[in-house]
Amino acid sequence: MTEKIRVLVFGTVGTGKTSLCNTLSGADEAVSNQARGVTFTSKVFKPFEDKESGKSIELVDTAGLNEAESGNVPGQEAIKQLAQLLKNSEEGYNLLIQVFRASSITALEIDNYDLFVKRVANSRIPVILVVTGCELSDPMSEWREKNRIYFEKSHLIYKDIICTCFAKGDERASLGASLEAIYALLREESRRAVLTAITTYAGETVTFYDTTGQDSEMSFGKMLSRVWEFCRERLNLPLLGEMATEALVQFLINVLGFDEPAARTAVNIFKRDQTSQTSSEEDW
Ligand SMILES: Nc1nc2c(ncn2[C@@H]2O[C@H](COP(=O)(O)OP(=O)(O)OP(=O)(O)O)[C@@H](O)[C@H]2O)c(=O)[nH]1
Ligand SMILES: [Mg+2]
Repeated sequence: MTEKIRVLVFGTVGTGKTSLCNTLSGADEAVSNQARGVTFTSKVFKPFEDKESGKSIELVDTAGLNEAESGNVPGQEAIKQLAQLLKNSEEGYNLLIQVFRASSITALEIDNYDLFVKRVANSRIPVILVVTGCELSDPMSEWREKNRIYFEKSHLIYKDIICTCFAKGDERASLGASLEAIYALLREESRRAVLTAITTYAGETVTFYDTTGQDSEMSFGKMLSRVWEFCRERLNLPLLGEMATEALVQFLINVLGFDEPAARTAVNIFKRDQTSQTSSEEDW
């Protein structure tokens, strides 16, 4: 049986997530050319085969946090995007890929890591970092050596850090066409390096929460508490535990898109978790 490797790609707006997914999968989704993001909802790419390993890979491209959502401005959008992602994640993932842009690393990268790696995935899914925009380093991996100290200090832990370029030159312009000749080589080198890392580090399939309700550490309630806490710190939301049962049910239906029976079951699990929980979020 050929197992499918499911990979969730996340990172700050405009870092090159869709460019990476397009290059790996051979798709042609729109990429952004401004600071404003273009990928607002998660997108599941058509699975493709990695010729070297014979494995099938499915990439899920998601909208990352941007300035507004990471700051103090209430941002329903951030929660909606996250909700959509959780809905699309029933199959689980084998690997997370965070994407950084070499030239613009901010506190947002740490926020994204905190949200996706720690809170959503509960640190149970291996994560690799793809750094885009390394075309000015020669070889591209030089960027990693130069920035080693950042990773030692930031507590961002990755199985591997891959320095890449997924840019495309505009072939209609003469400078663009000459650049494209170089970019095409770098994209190919990057594609191979990322595919090797995916097949090397992908682990068991892990869902964000245990739908059978047997693993209490992975319960829906705990996952919801972790994610809610992250949003609450930034978006002025009420404490989850204090929300009335009915308000929480309505939130799951209206914002997270659950159907009513699923929402009621989830809230019951959450309330049960709350009462059996001694102290929460102690590990991080
Ligand atoms: N110089 C350079 N540009 C890149 C690289 N990778 C992507 N880009 C460009 O960066 C811009 C944003 O790329 P996207 O792939 O849309 O980034 P994204 O993370 O999907 O963006 P959102 O969906 O808006 O969050 C595009 O113009 C890409 O061509 C790279 O390695 N180097
Ligand atoms: Mg995108």
